Amino acid sequence: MSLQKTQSLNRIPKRLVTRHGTVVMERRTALMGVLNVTPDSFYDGGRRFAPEQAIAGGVELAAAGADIIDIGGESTRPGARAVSEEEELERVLPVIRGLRQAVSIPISIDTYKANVAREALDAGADIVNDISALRFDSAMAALVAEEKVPVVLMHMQGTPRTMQMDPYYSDVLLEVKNFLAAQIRLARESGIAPEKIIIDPGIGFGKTLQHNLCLVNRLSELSSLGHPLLVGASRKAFIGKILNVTPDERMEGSLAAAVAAVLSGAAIIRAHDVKETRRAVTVADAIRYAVGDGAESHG
Ligand code: 9MG
Repeated sequence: MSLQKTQSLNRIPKRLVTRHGTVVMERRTALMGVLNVTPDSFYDGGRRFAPEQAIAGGVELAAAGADIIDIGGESTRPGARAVSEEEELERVLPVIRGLRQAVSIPISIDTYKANVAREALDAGADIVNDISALRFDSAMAALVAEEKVPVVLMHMQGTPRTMQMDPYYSDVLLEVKNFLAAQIRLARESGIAPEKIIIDPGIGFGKTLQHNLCLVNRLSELSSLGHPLLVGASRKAFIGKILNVTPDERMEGSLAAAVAAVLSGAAIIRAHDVKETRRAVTVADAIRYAVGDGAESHG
């Protein structure tokens, strides 16, 4: 590895401090478990729509080894219907309040709406997962800065309604990298501390199969931006395209993608199947952080 590459990797924060504990990314990959409180998400839509079911689902994710629980009240699958702020709040707030009593790990709120993020943080959430990277609501950057909470800045071409219509890039890696660099700059200028910023190439958000494969394959080239990388490939359509299977049949493909992302430099993996992903990623981490020539290994 070049000296320059080693220096940029060393610059990446290895701990994410939140109001409810620190997520450790030192020689291990952190896991963000997915908890959709929606009737229409592409994989788990409707499964945990009632608050009691959703809270029980969150407790299961924590017990299975999640470091963070990501709660979303609006589906972001291609072509999904946008929901009002009121509807989104009605879905997520009882779940955040209930889970906050039941688990001690950080909770992230998956929203691009500043008012939803504000109320979610007041209810006990710790991190804002903004798939628009601060673009869809001009009040989001100031809110995150004021609340001093971590934020995920994700790349997306277009909007969830339009993103899969005809995604085009002349150089997907370069364009995603330039976009993330610009949104990091905006975040910093808005007063968000550098150690609170996580970046994400947005697998499946305005990308073809080839774009997604290229981004996972060349993920390490985003490390020079100096922030932990989050990757969410779990059960997504590109896996279905490779294997010709429905979302229900995409577990093994998701584990393969998670391992590839870890070996390409991901710090956090967003996943539906936390127990299985934890096992796969623990083995990938052992390989990623193996040192020496193996002469002293235990076999
Ligand atoms: C909400 N959501 C769905 N997919 C995602 C991904 O890949 N990354 C992030 N940050 N959020 C996602």
